[in-house]
Amino acid sequence: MKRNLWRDFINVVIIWAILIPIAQTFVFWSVDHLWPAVASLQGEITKDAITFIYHVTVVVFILVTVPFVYAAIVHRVPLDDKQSAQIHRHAFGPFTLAWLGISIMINTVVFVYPGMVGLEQLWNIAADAKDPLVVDVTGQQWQWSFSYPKQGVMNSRVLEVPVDQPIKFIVKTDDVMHSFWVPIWGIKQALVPGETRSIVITPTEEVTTDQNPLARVQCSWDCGLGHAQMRAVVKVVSDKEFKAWVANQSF
Ligand SMILES: [Cu+2]
Repeated sequence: MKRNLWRDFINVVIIWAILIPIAQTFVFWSVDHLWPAVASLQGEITKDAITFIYHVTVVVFILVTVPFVYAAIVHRVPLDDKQSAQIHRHAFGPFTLAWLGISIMINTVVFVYPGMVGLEQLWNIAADAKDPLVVDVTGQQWQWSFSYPKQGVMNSRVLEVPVDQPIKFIVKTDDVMHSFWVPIWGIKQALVPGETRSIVITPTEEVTTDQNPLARVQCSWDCGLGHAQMRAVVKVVSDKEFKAWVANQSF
């Protein structure tokens, strides 16, 4: 029995060793070809985090499914087996230990990177943003409005911002929970009733909703009937264009 389990263990390891590199090749390819565009500093950090977790998840998927499929095929009970079902309780030390060890290792790694490292990077960008452009974002069922207190622009329906500058979005809701999300920026912030929260985002690309639908404000917290329609047009423009827009709004 013991010898059989060792053979199974080695077979499973061989199948892992074949499948994991093949799957990782696909992961690399899909990240290059299928990943949505990212156009903010913070989005680069979240993209790196998701990409890393994607790689890890695919490995875990293979680690878990291969033993199951292998056992189901190799240790199938013959159809003419008249024996009553038996439960085999063979503790198999090396396999259990490897399993436990790998699980602890993966969890520890993901906790540190991208978990803590990614958060630290996001916090550092926010802390380094001296005197950012402030935009007050208000969500209500089911629309957005944007005010620029320093520029004197109130209740704009369009979110127009300059490129390559940190922008501090101070978000609040007039009713239920919403979530401020511009997909192409790769990060979002929940709007919680009774709370004022903020998020610093630095757009890195001039883009408008017309050019790329991912560059729009989209509520991402199910907030009722009009949730899916709770959008706003985004325009990331040059500093010069932004100033011209502000001047236009004030009069
Ligand atoms: Cu919503």
